[in-house]
Amino acid sequence: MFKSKEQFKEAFIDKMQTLFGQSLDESSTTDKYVALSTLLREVISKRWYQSNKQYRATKEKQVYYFSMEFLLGRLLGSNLFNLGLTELCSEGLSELGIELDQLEAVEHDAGLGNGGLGRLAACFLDSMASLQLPGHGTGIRYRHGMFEQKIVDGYQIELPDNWLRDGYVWEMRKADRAVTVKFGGHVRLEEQGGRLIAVHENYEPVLAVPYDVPVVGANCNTVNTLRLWSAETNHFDFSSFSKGDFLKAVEHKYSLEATSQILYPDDNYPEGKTLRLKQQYFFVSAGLQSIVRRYKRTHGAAPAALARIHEKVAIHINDTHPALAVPELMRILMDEEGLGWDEAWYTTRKTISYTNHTILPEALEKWPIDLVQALLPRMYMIIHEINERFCADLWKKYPNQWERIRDMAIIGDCYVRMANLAVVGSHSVNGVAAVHSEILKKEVMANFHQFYPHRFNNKTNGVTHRRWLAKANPKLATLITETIGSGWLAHPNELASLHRYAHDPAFQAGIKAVKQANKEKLAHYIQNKMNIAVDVNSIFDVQVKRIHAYKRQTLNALHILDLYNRLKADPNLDIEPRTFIFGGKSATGYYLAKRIIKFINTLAHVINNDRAIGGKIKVAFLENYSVSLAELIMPAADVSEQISTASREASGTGNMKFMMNGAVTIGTLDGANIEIRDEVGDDNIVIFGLTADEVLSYYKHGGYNALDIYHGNPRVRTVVDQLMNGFLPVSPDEFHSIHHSLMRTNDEYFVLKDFPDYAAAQETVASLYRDQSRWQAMAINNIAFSGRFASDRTVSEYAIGIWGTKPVVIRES
Ligand code: 26V
Repeated sequence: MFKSKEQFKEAFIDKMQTLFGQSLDESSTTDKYVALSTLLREVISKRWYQSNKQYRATKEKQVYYFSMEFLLGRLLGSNLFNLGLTELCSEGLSELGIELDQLEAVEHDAGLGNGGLGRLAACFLDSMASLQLPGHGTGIRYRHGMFEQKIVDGYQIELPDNWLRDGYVWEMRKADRAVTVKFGGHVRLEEQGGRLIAVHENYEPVLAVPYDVPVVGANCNTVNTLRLWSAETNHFDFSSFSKGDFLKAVEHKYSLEATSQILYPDDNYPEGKTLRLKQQYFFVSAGLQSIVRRYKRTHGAAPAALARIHEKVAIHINDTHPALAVPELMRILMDEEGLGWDEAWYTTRKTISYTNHTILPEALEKWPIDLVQALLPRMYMIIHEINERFCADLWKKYPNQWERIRDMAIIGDCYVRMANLAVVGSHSVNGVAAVHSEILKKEVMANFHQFYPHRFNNKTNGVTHRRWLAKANPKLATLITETIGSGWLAHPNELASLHRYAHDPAFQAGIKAVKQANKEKLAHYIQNKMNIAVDVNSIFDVQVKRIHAYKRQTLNALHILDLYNRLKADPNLDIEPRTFIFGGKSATGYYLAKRIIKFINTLAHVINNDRAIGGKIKVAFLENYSVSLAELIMPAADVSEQISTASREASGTGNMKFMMNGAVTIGTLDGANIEIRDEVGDDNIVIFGLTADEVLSYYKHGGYNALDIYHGNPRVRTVVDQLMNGFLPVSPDEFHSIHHSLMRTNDEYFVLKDFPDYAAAQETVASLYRDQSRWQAMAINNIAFSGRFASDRTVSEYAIGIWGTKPVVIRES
């Protein structure tokens, strides 16, 4: 570690010479970024080595978080922060005439995720390391992460994300730890010495090569590992090659390596694509093989040792995407390590735990039997056997209850149902916010809850306050520390003492000044990027998240249109000026979501260019919403839009990031919004709309008619008509699908039903904002009561309640 600025500067200059053979003046910004990151990596590597060594020596239980997605964003800034080096390095660099911010901006976001689920995994890694828990990530090293979004003429265009183009300084390839994953072929059961042995023949081997990324804990010596698997092959089709069929030889190589080429960009809508199933088995199998290998080295390789693997290993599956961990661990324990079914089943279940992240019916994963059988024959055999035994147990408890057993079976209607497999094959099932966990127990998984009442629990999500407050909003962090000391950094609950300053005029002025500076920074970005001038004294009203019907960007947009109509009717209407900011990607094949993007951009075009309204409202859709862009947006928001149809958003985590940065939520009683309200109290949040019970009751019993609202409410009627009547400068059927979803398919997400209440809630927001002292008090209380939503709290609940792991303090050497 660097003892002083001087020592750091010397090391930095030296690194520039040894890496690139050049002096500072000759180097580009990218060279400087690489030199600084490489320098840090060396500091980190020492701790990494010590962490691994001491984990082996103490033999403490290890957690492995299996996730198809880790949305890491950039690492330079967060690594510096967690090492406690931000100040020293930024000052040292500035003495050399270098801006740390500019170096950070060189790093390409690691966008290995779609949204909430992937970012949650990244926050958990940060918290596990910072709590000194031996907890690691297992995932896929996608060659192309989440696509880059461009907006052209109001439409989303997708460009490939070539994040590895300039190399990735934070990863370390471990070729010697590669394992083989087998696809296709046939499995024969053969008797050998009184035991049935599975023999897998004619399979296609894919080599899985791990790339390890260090996960640096804050203010401790812990460095954990995120192990990302890449599909490679050393199998080259020489027979084709030697016959002169070069193309065929290369095609074969690429088809094997295709497995880790792309991240599927469709969240909440799984398509039954063979390649995706291949990805799932690929990383699950590789990850488990490597865990078992390591376990055997530390705890012994005899079957009796493996029968107790659950005592030293916890495997958590992030949604059902890694649910093949259940049959794959069974396979390894039985076929490779010689355990019998019952022993293997007992320890498998005790090892694995599962989090559900969505109740949208269309998002529940299921795979056609034919596909599983052909691609993963041994997996299918084991799943089939698990299902047989499970159904027999059900029959014992519920004789003749065919309906119930049909609902709970793992295999049914020609599909393997991954959620059922995950519930049956694990010892813990949790939802991600209180209301979501209750809906799982009472509705979606009611039969499972009756059968396994103790298996279900709740773990409300959280976000790392280090990245989302301390690092993203350094001005706010400084103000907080000046006011209540720095204890909140290690113990975010201490933020609560800010509550005492909620009505302190000097502190309010400080909070306001910080927000203003952050808004100016964002306004500058919007001006430069999009050539839209926004008023920094207007309310920054922000909705950033994936575009999805249930998240109801449409509700927000229709309200903006309504506000515009009112302003047009009365240009002197005394409204509080607002800037409506949107951001988010649509799944590539999601037609409706793409029209919603175009709708927002059309509104922006019309409203921003209409001089008659005197610039009172502006609309900006920021392209390519990503972790880095979120770090610019969250600190600048006044209002946080969390307006999903109640019961549909499992938790939300953006809501927590906004709150930590002092934005006031306008939201429905959905997901973690409910717990945010419980923390801040009704005076510090603006709630509207149907409750989850009301929505679920409509879904079950009917009784909602969107046309009634349309006919009964002139404001609603006007904005709905304006989608199609030529009011907007687009072809008449451009927004037909939005119109259709509201009027022809009875408004599945209750946009029109909630519209009047939402419009009223927006008026409340405006009048609260007018009373600046009241508003600043609300902002302060939101920051003060955000401690509960730090992922440190969430992760320690998982560690105690599910994983049974405890901290290991890593000594320096
Ligand atoms: C499904 C699929 C299907 C195939 C293509 C790729 C893909 C990726 C993700 C998913 C499941 C998405 C589930 C999800 O992201 N849920 C979100 O999880 C957040 C963290 O718990 C939570 O805050 C959000 O409310 C929830 O929507």
